[in-house]
Formats: sequence, structure tokens, C-alpha cells
Amino acid sequence: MRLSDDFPKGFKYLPGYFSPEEQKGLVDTLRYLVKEAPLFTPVMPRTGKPFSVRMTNLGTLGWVSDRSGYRYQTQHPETGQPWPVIPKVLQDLWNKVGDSPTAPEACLVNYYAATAKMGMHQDRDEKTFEAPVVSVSLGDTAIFRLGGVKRGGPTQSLKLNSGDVVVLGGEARLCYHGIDRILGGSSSLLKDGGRLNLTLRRISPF
Ligand code: MD6
Ligand code: FE
Repeated sequence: MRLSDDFPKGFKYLPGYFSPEEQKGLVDTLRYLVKEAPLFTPVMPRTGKPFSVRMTNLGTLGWVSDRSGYRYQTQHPETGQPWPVIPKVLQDLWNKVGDSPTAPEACLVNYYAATAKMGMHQDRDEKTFEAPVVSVSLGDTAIFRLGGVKRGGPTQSLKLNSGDVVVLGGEARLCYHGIDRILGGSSSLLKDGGRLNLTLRRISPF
């Protein structure tokens, strides 16, 4: 395992980007938006095995997974409604750290209960990889694993605390990554515990 300050080019780790007050504000906003677009449990393509995370989306497009595959779509799979608009605070984050000339189209919202995890994956369902993926962590600390662009290469792990921002851009845009585990009870930000991860994405070419 490499030292955790030896990051691939294009990977940014911005610990404590959001202050505790900003995190509270963001959670209040999300609580309101999740009433409009409730968390749902996605299932794996073909097998139908449920994910351990629950998810929803904000923006003009949202990422979904069901028996027919992974894709971006304009509507919530259960309500049939368009996804809520991405709040200004997240648009501002994208503009500050995203190095991208256009706006994000999707914000995937993942909720991890204390036992949830996310296998190593690349984010490659987008039609362009020119723009980065910008991620925000809220609530319980997660053990994040970062690999290279090839599956099975060396990895490093880092703790993502509430308020931290991570950017996968440039040469790091297609790096493998995942969540090994959540440190349950490490934060009191979310009423019922657990962790929210927000990932801002651009789907279409500029
Ligand atoms: C998570 N993050 O932090 C999972 N994807 O819960 C991601 O899958 C991710 O942190 C793309 C870019 C940054 C990320
Ligand atoms: Fe990802």
C-alpha cells in the first residue's frame, strides 16, 4: 500500500472542504429533496441482487441500476418524476473544484447504513470522461480504497470524513475505487447515523 499523500495525477483530496455549519445546511437541503425523490434500493443487472446502498439523484439525469442494466435516465424509477434540481451549493463546488467549463448534469446520492459498502468500480457509464467526478462525504467516516486505471493493481486506502471532497479527474478519472467499510457512529451529523456520498457528474460531451 502506498503512502496516502502519493496520489495519482488528477486525483484531488480536499479534507474538511465543508465546515460543520455548511454540512448541516447541506443535510437540511438534502432531507427536503429526498422527500421529493425518495431513496430506492437499486439491484444488480441480470442477477437482481440488491445493492447495500440506497440511492437517489438530483439533476437533469440520474444514474440507475436494475435487471436490464446501468444507465442514466431523466426520471425517478419509482415516482416517475423528474429528479430535483442540483442545489446551488453543489453547483458552486463543481465550479470551484471541477476544472470543467460546463455544469454538472447528475448528482448521485448514495446512503450507506453502517453495514453498507461499495465494491471496486470505475465510473464509466458517462458519455464523456472529459469532466471529473466530484464527491462529497457527509456523516460517518468511510474507508475509501483507490486503485489505478487497471483492475487488480496496487491500491491505497484513505479515510473520508464528513465534509471531505474528492475529485477524480484527468488521468485519475477512470481509476478504480470503492468503499471497504463505514465506521458506524463516527459522526452525529445524520440523525439516524450512516453516511451520504454525493457524486457530481457530467454525462454528455460539452
Ligand atoms: C463513496 N464514491 O465515496 C463512493 N466515484 O461512497 C465513489 O464511488 C466515487 O468518491 C467517483 C468519484 C469519486 C467517488
Ligand atoms: Fe464511483
